[in-house]
Amino acid sequence: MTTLYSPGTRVWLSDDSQQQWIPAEVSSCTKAGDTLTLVLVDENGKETTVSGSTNLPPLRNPELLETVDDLATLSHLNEPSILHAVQSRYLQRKIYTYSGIVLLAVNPFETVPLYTTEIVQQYIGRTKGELEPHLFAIAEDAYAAMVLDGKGQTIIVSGESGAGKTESAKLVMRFIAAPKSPSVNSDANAFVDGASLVEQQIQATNPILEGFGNAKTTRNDNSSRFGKYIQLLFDTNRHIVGARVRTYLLERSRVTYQTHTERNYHIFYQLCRGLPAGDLDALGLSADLSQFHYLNQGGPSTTELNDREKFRAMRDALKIVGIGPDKQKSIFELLSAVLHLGNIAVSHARTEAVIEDDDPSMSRAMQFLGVNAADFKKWTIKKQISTRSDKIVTALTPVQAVGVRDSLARFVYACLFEWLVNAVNESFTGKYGDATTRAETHIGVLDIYGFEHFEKNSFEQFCINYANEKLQHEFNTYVFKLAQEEYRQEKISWTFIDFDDNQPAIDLIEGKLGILALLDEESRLQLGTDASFLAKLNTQLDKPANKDVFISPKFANAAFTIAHYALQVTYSADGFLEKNRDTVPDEHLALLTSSSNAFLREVLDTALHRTAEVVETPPPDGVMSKIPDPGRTGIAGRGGSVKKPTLGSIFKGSLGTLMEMLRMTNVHYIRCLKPNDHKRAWEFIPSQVLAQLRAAGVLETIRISTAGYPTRWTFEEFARRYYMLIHWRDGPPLIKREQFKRLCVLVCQKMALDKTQYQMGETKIFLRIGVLAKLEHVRSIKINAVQFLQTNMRRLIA
Ligand code: AD9
Ligand code: MG
Repeated sequence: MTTLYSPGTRVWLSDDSQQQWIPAEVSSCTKAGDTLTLVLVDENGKETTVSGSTNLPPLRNPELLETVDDLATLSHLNEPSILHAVQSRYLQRKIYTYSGIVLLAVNPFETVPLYTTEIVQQYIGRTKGELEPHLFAIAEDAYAAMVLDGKGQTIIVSGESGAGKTESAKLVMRFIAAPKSPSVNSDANAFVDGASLVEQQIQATNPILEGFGNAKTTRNDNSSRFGKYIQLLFDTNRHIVGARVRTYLLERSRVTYQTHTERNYHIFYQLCRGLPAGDLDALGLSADLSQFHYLNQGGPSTTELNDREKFRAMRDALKIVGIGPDKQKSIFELLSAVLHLGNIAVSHARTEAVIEDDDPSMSRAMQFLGVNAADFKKWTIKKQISTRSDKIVTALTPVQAVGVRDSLARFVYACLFEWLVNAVNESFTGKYGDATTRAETHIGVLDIYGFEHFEKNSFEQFCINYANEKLQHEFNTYVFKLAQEEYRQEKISWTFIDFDDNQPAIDLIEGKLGILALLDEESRLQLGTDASFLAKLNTQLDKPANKDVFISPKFANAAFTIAHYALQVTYSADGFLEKNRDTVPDEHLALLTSSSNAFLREVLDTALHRTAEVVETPPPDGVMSKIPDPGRTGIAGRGGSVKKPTLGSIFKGSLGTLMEMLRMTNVHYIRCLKPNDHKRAWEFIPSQVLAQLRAAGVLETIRISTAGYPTRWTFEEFARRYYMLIHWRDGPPLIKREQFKRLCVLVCQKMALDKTQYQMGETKIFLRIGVLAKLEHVRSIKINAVQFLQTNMRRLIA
């Protein structure tokens, strides 16, 4: 211990008051029993004395190593060193850093010259580690892995809200869809031609999905309010032939309510600001957004120019996916119906809700929905309850009537979103032939809403954080558990590393008697309320087994707290039941499905049909059976069925399918980090980034990647691929099954791998990070040499 801290040793001195570390050096070290006393000098010459037997200052890396490309290569792996490396790189404008198998990406919050066509070309065909860390290197890695054995790949982009997931996902997709150079693909022409069309279609999905599914929140001006998994599909020749989009749980409440400084979905602003005056008039809309209740609750919105430009891009994109001017007009009519619904005035006579017969907003909304206004009015201010023998009609209060009106607006919007996703998918199958039926394998990019914690958190944050909790668990499972269990099974020597398992938080949410189950139970009771739901949480979940993850409901402010992997979040139970039920009254549903607006009927038909698939018949969708389907969410409030699916149960199901799907693919991780809360370029707040690194278990991941063996192949796989690295004097021998292991050892010896670079298990060979790349490199040199020889021999003979 004393020698570890000999004079001159570089260490990190913790400055508790500011929660940061200061670089310092040891000037003297004395030992008394178990206790060391160190005198440290910081860069300003200030001396500090620390003493203790544990928790001594962490060691600082040599200067040469301080800004390494891969944190796994640091010789001292501790939090301050990792943070310092990421920070120093960021301040040198290097936003990407490897951390073992994960790529860390720190948001630059301004345009950076890292994604030009030249840079795309540079990364094509190169292995990770050859060039600067980059998103493209991860994408190329995934592509190469898919080409190698045809296995599906997933790139998971994670990080908190505003960290840069959506931007990263788009760049990754653009890279993968980019035409590969002729040296990579011999059939270059066909590929380039095909790709340019498909690439256009793939690019078009972005403005459409973002316009309808993203909105300004306090954390991100372009926050995704739905999850998405985009699969890029490849044929047997590994040429891109199409794509498939799956979306998860769009936040519906935003359609009818926004908190201060937040906005509704971009499309509403784009529409009002981008449509010519004449068209706006015909829709009864106006560029004066303050007139609409569904647009003015968050206060004035100021991105006028941007909205208008984006509208143009939206219309172009819609056209590319086959939604021409007529269909666009129908979409705009539904959007304007939603806005008019929000302006329908509900007043009261005593306690009962009243809507005037000639309410102008009602007439306009009904005109575009193709529904009779009197029928609409009746079922907005009244409700029908069926008893065993009778049907009783009762009057609603104004608050209830507004609730019905708003639920209708949310329902129409959510169905329209589902329809659009469907239309985008059809553009890859329909008009352009059998593109997706030729798909043999895929690369998926997962971009879901990031972990959220606001001042007030509701059902939406609960679902979003639940999804993130599941992903974190998948990550843990993948990196830690599987690796460790496999090492144990294969009996290779290995030091076990502890990690924070978040299974208890998942069980708390989705377990048999977990929060979702209790919520569903309460949602199905006619008399269930948010308060009775809270009471249930208290009696069922406030147990010693949950003590680390659940903090019992506080009735004073009707809230409960979950200790998530990232942080503790307190949820206000207010509205949980209604949002989970997400129903429109059956009478309204009947009015909508028999509307005179054929487009609306088509939209509902598509949305409800898609939901039925989710709930009743799990994927795949026939023609695409070769590609596993990651599931999706749908619309909860459909009538007719006895037991209506709740949003919570649909979401749980689709997340389950998604996780199964991820397990069937090779996963690659991009972890986005948000350097500050002000969206300011090049400002790095260490405490904030550290919290994200900790939550994501970055330190443990690095330890496992360096100590571990990320590449695991069966002896047969390895032997078959690399036996050719050995020089066989009389040609390669016939190999018997029991010789595979021996052959693997021969290959390793031939390649001069020492014992720290590989281990032989019971059935598999385990390789350290980077070893496979080395073998592949030698293999391709050898193959090229053989091809060269063959060609020239043929010429000689000819
Ligand atoms: V949320 O969970 O959907 O709320 P994301 O998706 O993580 O969130 P997003 O990709 O939307 O965040 O990034 C937020 C903003 O950061 C963008 O609008 C850009 O202004 C900025 N950003 C992110 N990545 C980059 C980048 N690579 N280059 C430049 C970037 N700006
Ligand atoms: Mg996003």
